Amino acid sequence: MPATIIRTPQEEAVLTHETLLKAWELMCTAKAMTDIYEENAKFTSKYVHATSRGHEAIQLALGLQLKPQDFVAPYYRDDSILLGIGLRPYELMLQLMAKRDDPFSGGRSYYCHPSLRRDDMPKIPHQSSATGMQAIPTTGVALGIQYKEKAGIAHDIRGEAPIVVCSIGDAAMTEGEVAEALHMAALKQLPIIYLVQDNEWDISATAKEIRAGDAAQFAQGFPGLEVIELDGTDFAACYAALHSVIATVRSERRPFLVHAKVPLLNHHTSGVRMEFYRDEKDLAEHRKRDPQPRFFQQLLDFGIQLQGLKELEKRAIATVKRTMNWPKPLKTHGPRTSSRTCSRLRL
Ligand SMILES: Cc1ncc(C[n+]2csc(CCOP(=O)(O)OP(=O)(O)O)c2C)c(N)n1
Ligand SMILES: [Mg+2]
Repeated sequence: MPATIIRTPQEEAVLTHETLLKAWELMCTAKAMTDIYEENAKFTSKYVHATSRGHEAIQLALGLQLKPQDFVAPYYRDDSILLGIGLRPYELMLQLMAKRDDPFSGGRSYYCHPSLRRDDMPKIPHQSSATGMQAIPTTGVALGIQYKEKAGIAHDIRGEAPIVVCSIGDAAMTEGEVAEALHMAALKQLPIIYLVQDNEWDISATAKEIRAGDAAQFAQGFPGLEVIELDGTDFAACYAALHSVIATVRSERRPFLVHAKVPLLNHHTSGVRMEFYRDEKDLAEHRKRDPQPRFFQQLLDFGIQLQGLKELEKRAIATVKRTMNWPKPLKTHGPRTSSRTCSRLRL
């Protein structure tokens, strides 16, 4: 039976076969990383891992579309953004396990506190562990970009202006300084996207317990900040919507808030276990919205062969397993507080 094509005209225009397959492989990679960290929980929970499971579709839709001139502040749950912009599972594992070759901070920062300055990737400013603290610095980066553009020293690449993305959770959105950032972005019309990933959890507190309304309602109080609401589990829809938002910010130089509803399909972090605070009813409701089986079905409906998808999934799992079991780099070489430094300092 021929496959049904259910892509909307907008999705059809922007989603290539190559992008779909890449997104699928990376979505399987993110899941394989979470699964292997869980299988090795005794070891990995010595560090802190916060899974992107449940958030992968919206995160990949963003990560795959950012360019080297852009700036992004991912938060601790953003493994799939990092995979999307081109970081390898091996590099993320080096960071998780605080190794010397961790590309972000040489093993000195808490997990998924990325900071990066590679020529061929979007730039990531260094960040604090206090949630929501990325809002003011990223808004400041957007203000700096605007300042340079007004001064005639823009740093566009191939005629394309940079954008800034502040990725943030629904609970962090309730912090006071986030309001300051939104005010300034709206007032000055800055080239920034606030990407709110709303899983309705704030560690172990629910949305009902901690907030009066959601981020989209909150953003209505900032005239000039355009709000887009998305089902963050639908990769094709997220990719097409972000494609249009990113193009608008690049050309019109004005701010957006994208509110993406997502489930959370695992613990808050490897140390804060869901059994402590989530009941079966809540977990079952979240599992119904898993982006991975949904994307799998979408790909089949787009006419992509099942066999090829299974092969990519197998390859993703094998790469993650091989990386995790690669003993030398992962099990040795801590940060550069090397024994030489220690002996010199007589520690
Ligand atoms: C200023 C500050 N307050 C509290 C915390 C503790 N904390 C860490 S993660 C977190 C939950 C944030 O929830 P949300 O922003 O919705 O992100 P999610 O983990 O749900 O993706 C909290 C309260 C913190 N790190 N910083
Ligand atoms: Mg949350």
